[in-house]
Amino acid sequence: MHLQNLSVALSLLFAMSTTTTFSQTPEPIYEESLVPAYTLPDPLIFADGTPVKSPADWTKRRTELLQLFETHVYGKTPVGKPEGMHVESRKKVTGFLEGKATMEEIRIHFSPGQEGPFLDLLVIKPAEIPEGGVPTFLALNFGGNQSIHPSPEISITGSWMRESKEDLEDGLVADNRATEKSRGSRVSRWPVEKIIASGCALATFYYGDIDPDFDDGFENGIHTLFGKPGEGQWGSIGAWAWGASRAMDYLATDPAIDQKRVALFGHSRLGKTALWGGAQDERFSLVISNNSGCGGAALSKRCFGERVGRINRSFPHWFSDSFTQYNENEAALPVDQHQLIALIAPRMVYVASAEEDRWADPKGEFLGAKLAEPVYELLGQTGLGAKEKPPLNTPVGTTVRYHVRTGIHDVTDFDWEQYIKAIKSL
Ligand code: GTR
Repeated sequence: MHLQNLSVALSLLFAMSTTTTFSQTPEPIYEESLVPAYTLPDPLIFADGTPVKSPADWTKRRTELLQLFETHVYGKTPVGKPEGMHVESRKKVTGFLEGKATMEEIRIHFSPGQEGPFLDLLVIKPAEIPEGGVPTFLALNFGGNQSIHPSPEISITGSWMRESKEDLEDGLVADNRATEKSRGSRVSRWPVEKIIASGCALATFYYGDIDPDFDDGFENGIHTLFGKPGEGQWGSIGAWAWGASRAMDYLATDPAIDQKRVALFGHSRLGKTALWGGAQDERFSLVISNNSGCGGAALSKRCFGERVGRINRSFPHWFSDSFTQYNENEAALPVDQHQLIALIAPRMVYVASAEEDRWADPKGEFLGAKLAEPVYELLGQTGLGAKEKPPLNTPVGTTVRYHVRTGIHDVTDFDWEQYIKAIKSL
């Protein structure tokens, strides 16, 4: 081919390949009638076709499913605590919340000394701790620990922070760092007084301590210690979930925490994180997925709202690279998200949706919870007790729980009231 023609052909090819990338992301489906026919893999059938007949079989199937989720969705997570991990108590305030609580700031260093990566855990406990300790929510937060409550006692995170247009305009973040103004900026999502009044504790950390949430090629956060993830290794969701387990390592040493009643909570991308973290770490007795959507509680194969291709293109760092094989190809996925929820069995799981959060597919989230039931039943637990998605604001279920509330993608007092009831029922 003539050189000039060749370069024209090449630039055409380039233009085509970039347009295909964008055109490959189809318009989201928001109509039930447009949901494609799909077949879901059965949590109670081994990959080789053998049925799972007993709790002992399930233990093996559980290992198999965990590996399938590692391989095809989230990537493999390094096991356990890194060497040299240690804890530094940085602050303790008694008489917090007008004397109703105590507050502690714990820095979990992931390597010897003070220089390496760390996670700052804020622990707020009721002032009176009964024998056996208190039920505790371990929750990942988006805005830094200081965003959950206006108290000037809470240290402002120094970790890298996303700059959304709104947060910049509101002065909550500047130069990718949280500002003084960000204190209490997310109070509507964190009814701290209500949690404490219910006799529960709240432990929370900023997810960006573990891995800053942008596609930087895994150069910072915990990756400075473990190195760039190789083929098939964890993405950011896997790293955030690992961080929750390290926070749990600390909570396990605190006698004020009732070890049989620790819930892992997350909203949205952090709801996906809670499910994956709770699936792997059996110390969490309750796992709460608030509006987690695609890659969380919602069935991928329904292709409703946000889809695999879209999430992988918007957030290339969240999942394992192998998940991109299923862009516009969900039918080929060997797993689906009801099986992730089943990995939490026989422990309690709470899946919550919001009516207007169609991007996260409330019906798909309900089905994710519903279709995990057979595993719960095999292990002697009761499920949702509902065949269909329940009416608005009507929580259902015992060991598997679900509600869809009115309103948008968010965390509200109504959501927390249900989570408090759930943890207290343990
Ligand atoms: C959206 C993303 C969702 C959800 C959400 C969030 O942009 O598409 O999957 O994770 O962010 O975490 O706020």
